[in-house]
Amino acid sequence: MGKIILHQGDITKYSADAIVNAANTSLLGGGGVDGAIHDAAGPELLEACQKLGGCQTGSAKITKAFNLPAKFVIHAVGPVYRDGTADEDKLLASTYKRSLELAVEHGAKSVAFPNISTGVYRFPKHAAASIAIRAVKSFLKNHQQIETVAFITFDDENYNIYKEKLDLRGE
Ligand code: AR6
Repeated sequence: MGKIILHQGDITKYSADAIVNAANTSLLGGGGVDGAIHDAAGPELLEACQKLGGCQTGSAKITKAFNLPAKFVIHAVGPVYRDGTADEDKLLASTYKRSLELAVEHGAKSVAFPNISTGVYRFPKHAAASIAIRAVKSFLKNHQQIETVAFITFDDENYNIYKEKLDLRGE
């Protein structure tokens, strides 16, 4: 089974075959990690995104990565967290799964995820981490093509949550 790595830092500096963007349904950029990825990739990324026609919540689309150290950017749209009764859990799990399916379809063996929906979209961080880890582990069990999945945390809170949930204490 592929392995899971935890890394704290800026995902735009991270070398993986594919990095995942926490995008919105327009796929036309925004703030947070989306803004950082577009800034680092350069204007060609926006041109590529303009051809995609948006994306539904819980799904993802893929482009080249232009000036980034990755080969691909997977633009994933997590749910906006409302009150937990709007299928948020299911949609977040589906965002991770669909991103990994796209990675396999494009031959990417290593994939790096930010903590989708836990910023502007306000998904509670503990719950989001559990859903993300469960979705990734379940995918890796059934897809040998992916060798490494990295969770890239940006803030200390998410880093500590992932460290505990991935049982990396002491590393
Ligand atoms: N590298 C890695 N993680 C980062 C970086 C970075 N450079 N910058 C921020 N994060 P958010 P969302 C973390 O708000 O909640 C955008 O405007 C951040 O600490 O970027 O899915 C989109 O266009 C947080 O843990 O994404 C959408 O409209 C995580 O990335 C909307 O925000 C996600 O925070 C999506 O909201």
